[in-house]
Amino acid sequence: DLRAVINGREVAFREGETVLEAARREGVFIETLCEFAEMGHRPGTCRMCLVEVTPVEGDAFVATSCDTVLRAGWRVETKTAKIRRMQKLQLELLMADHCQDCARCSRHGACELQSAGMRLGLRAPARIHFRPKAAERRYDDSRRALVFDGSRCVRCLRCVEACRKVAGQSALTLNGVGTSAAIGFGPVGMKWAESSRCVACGQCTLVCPTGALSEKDQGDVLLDWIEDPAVTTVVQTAPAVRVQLGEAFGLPPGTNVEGRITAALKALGVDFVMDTRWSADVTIMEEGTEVLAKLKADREAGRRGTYFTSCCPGWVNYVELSAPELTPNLSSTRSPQAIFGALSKTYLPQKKGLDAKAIRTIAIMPCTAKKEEAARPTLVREAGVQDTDLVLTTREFAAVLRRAGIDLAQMPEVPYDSPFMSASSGAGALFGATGGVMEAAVRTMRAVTGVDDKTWRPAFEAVRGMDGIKEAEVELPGVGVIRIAVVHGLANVKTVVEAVKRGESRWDFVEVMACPGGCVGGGGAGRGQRTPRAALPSRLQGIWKIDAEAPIRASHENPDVRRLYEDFLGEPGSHLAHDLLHCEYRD
Ligand code: HC0
Ligand code: SF4
Repeated sequence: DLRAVINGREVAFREGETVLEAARREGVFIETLCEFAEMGHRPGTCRMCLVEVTPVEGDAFVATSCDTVLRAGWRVETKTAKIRRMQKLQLELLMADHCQDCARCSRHGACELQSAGMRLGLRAPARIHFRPKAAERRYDDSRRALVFDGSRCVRCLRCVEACRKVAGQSALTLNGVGTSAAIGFGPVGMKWAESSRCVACGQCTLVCPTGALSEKDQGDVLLDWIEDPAVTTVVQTAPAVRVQLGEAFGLPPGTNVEGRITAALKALGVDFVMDTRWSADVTIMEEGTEVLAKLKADREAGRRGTYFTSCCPGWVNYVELSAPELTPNLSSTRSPQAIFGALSKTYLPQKKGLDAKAIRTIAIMPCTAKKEEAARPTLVREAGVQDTDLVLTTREFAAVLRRAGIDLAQMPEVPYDSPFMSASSGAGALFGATGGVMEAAVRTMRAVTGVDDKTWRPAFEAVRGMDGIKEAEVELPGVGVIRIAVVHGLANVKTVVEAVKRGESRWDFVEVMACPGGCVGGGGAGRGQRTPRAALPSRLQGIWKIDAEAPIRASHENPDVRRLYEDFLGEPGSHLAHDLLHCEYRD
């Protein structure tokens, strides 16, 4: 039985536990900045987590608690005058070499550095004897979705760790040493947009403690269009946003704020508010038909092809950059965001007698990579005009609401506008959760091959949950038993990709979502909390609840989707459907 004393109180601890871990378990707060428990990241470089230790034998010493293993009999003090002075000095030195312009920072008010400064009582600037380098650190806005502001970087290396462990990409690197150390995107001087590894998933922005890594803030564009009487604004809201956005307004993770989002958008003055779940149902009609035809053809020819979902732009970027030989295996069906964009510029104006040129389509997404997807050349109908004109992340949208003085928590619940692009199924909601695109596709693929799954719960519970790779078998009459897999967190995809490249794949159909948990864990989610993963189970439960309570559970039963085919597209896979709802990838 191991025992030590922290701030005068005896505590039991486990072999190998750090001082910080034991202290946190006992409810003792220790200031930290670089450490990030969920990733096991404890470089001990920011020196905020200092404590004084008196060992059983030998002299007392000061240690960084995040990377010091606790020993039996130690007496640990976390709040002595000496410790507080050392922490304050350390923070003053960090601040002295940090951009001082907080008001213009994307993290103003939700910055971990700022919060530490407030807790430690920083007042006067430090008297420093070195030349600050903050202003010389690079500013890189070469990517469409993301910005790096080196003057705000504290070199905690959390982003480097997230890129390596969560995205599996190692696109972010630490270049240089000492006070010249800086985050880079490969070899020194390489621009972010030139990176051959970054997939724009934005997981780095979720862990950055300051405003060094952010999405490009485009909230004002939405407000400008709303104000312009010549513009018709059409907003789509993604499945995952409704279980994330409440967190920014004090509601528990997983609270479904779908109706309140619609009310807020209407209060802002948006003309049409519709649901990406609707176009997710359209995606299933196209992708289900496409994949079923490919599987049938393969079985008849006695070969195995492995087909991949393509609605996650992080994953599509990965294939194009790192596994181009798999490009033909990606479903050609566009993502729900892109399908909505195309139909909002064709079907909607035709049905409502609107001027297509006056329409601006805005997507509210949990995702930074969706900003880059919207600008793909294959999703731009005429030169310079994107099908989806603007993508705002969940946190940009939260900022827009604050700018307008709207408290989402206080909004009433309002239904979506229903110009035939809003009805949606539980399957469409599932898209926001890992395994959901697969579950939605299988529901419809089984139904069209003649299985009546009354409960919509075929025997593949296994594709729900948080394992990095999940597998199951599904019976499809006329095709046979198919093997499906679901991967989330790009770091987990390599096993599958390598097996397919070697011709040793055992899977027929694979869903890949770049972010942990799928879009509910997207890189555009709210931040400012130290535990982005902790919110995932509640957000997933929120999505599954929406499905369980939905009157329509499968995409092919959506009346607004049936109407789309009857009135406009004809059949899934028709010539027009191909033109508007499918695309090609770079190889
Ligand atoms: Fe997703 Fe989507 S489910 S990618 O995560 O497929 O961003 O939520 O909107 O497009 O529907 C994100 C979320 C979407 C799309 C949908 C898909
Ligand atoms: Fe974007 Fe979702 Fe893919 Fe993450 S999993 S990159 S949020 S589409």
